[in-house]
Amino acid sequence: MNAILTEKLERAKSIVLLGHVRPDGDCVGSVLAMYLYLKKTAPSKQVTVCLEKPLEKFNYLSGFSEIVTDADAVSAPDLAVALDVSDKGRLGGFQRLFDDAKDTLNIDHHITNPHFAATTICEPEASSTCELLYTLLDSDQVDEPIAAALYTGIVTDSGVFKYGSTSARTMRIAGELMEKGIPFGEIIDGAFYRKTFVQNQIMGLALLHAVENADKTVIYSIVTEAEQRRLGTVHADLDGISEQLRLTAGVKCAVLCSEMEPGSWKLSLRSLEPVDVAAIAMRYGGGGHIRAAGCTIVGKRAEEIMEEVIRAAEAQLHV
Ligand SMILES: [Mn+2]
Repeated sequence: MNAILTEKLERAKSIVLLGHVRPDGDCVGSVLAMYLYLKKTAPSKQVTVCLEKPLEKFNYLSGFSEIVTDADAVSAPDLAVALDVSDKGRLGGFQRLFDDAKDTLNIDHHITNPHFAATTICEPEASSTCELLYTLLDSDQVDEPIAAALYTGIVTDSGVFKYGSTSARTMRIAGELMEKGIPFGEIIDGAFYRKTFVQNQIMGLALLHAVENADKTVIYSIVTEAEQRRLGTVHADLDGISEQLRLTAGVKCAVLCSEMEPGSWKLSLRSLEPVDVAAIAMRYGGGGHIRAAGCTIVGKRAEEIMEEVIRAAEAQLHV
């Protein structure tokens, strides 16, 4: 195991593992992998996992039912380990446990990490915290349940080995995790692709109503608040729709325009080269990345907003 990690753990009797608000697959995966690893290799330690309640879709992970969601139920530990936490505010309601811990450690992969812990192990090149964490552990001690947790984080944060952060090392580690006997197909479906019935319905509705513009290079779809109410969806159920729109052949810019509450429109933008959707989102006070961005607009009609966005994307396409 990594020397810094070994030294920190040796000195601690009580350890609390923490993640970020609205925990994603990498957060839940890295926290539970660390938890299972410590339970196995250091059974005399008192280890607690504290997280905001994760999505039920991750309930196949070992240790899921042992996650403590009430910060007040836990007292300050000797060592607090924050995993996948890019800044202190992202600890949410668990910040007190971190502040009151005798020692702190942060294991993360966000380039913006300001090193807020006593010790930080941050590798921005890593696809995920789970990939980085695997390099810190003794691979012989990584068993199937730990491997499943690590694989979950790698798969979700790399978009199933698709995003630019995926490296040859990511693939090598994924291969080693597969050798531990994990049900990799089931993990990819469960953590990434599976949708609920209403999630499929709202995506179907959005795709059916999609409109192509600018010589079929710009596509958008408008989903009203009334439509979401009729299907009984929550806003998170719209995840993945803008990405599916972007996958339309010939499209360079895709926009999902969804009504959060009457008159308030959330834009989720995706693009391919050369369209910079962060620049478009910033016009409306939003932001994000060049190929994935978002913003919220109040006080305009959706069609009016879409006209402006199409013109902005067209201007970028024709320079
Ligand atoms: Mn991550």
